[in-house]
Amino acid sequence: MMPASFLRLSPLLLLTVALVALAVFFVHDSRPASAEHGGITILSADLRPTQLGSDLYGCRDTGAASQLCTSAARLTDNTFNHNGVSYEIDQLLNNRFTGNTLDFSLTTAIPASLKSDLTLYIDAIPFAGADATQPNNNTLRWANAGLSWSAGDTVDVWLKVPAFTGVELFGGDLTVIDEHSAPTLTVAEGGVATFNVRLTQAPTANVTVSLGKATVSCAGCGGNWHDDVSAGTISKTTMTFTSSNWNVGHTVTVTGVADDDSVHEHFLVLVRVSSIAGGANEGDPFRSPDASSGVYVTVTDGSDDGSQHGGL
Ligand SMILES: [Ca+2]
Repeated sequence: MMPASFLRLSPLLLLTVALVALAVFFVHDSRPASAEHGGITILSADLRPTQLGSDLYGCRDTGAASQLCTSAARLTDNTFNHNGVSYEIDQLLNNRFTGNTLDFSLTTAIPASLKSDLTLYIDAIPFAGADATQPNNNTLRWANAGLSWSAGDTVDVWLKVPAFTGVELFGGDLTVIDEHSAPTLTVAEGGVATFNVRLTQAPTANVTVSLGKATVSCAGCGGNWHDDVSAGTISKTTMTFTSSNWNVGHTVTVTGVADDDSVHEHFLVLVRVSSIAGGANEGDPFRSPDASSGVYVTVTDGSDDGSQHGGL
């Protein structure tokens, strides 16, 4: 049996527990409203925060000696690659006495595409770049970060970006395309779906990419399918990549054409490097016109499938 003194205290205990729970809730709720998403991890590292001065906790990986963490307190890895470009993290700084801000700084400017793409995770708490302010070109800042670092803690740090969905053209070797290896895209008759195209390496001169439709056999597709290049249209037949936009996806819209039969159609969109501007260096990865890929498009028939979704 519980002692009487405990029973007399229990309402007070319950109230205390409730207040603590409420406080924990509000601490948690003060974090940025960042949506966790899938994607690929471009950095995974550990950090042991150190104290800077009297009121800052954080870590500087490089910089003046007076601002450095000890070597044991630096990020275990501070370089990452995004869209073919290498970046170096300068510091992660948690200012606990000015709104508990979190600063993420690189040694170079943070382009808008990186800001919008990346999500920083600190111990699995997501901080989306889209939610951050940018007090200077090199820094993203989140207010009310809700972190409680102490000097010497071990903190998990990840960076994630959305996976690229679409066609990536590699320089050099010819990529053999068939219905089993090409990325797939599904579009309803009368509907639209999109895919992206980009290069995997920077060219030394402008690269022209051509797109066209082709039939493809589909031995495993059964009898209720037609090869038909007229079953859909594509919004672009050519696109140009330069040394500055080679890593940015160019969007192609595929529109399914309605017909009066009741079967699905399919075709292949071939994507190939058709030319490179004169003067390209001998070693340019896209000097060969054979760099090619494709997207396998299925147009689902409106008579038995009203859905519309993209496989990419
Ligand atoms: Ca049809």
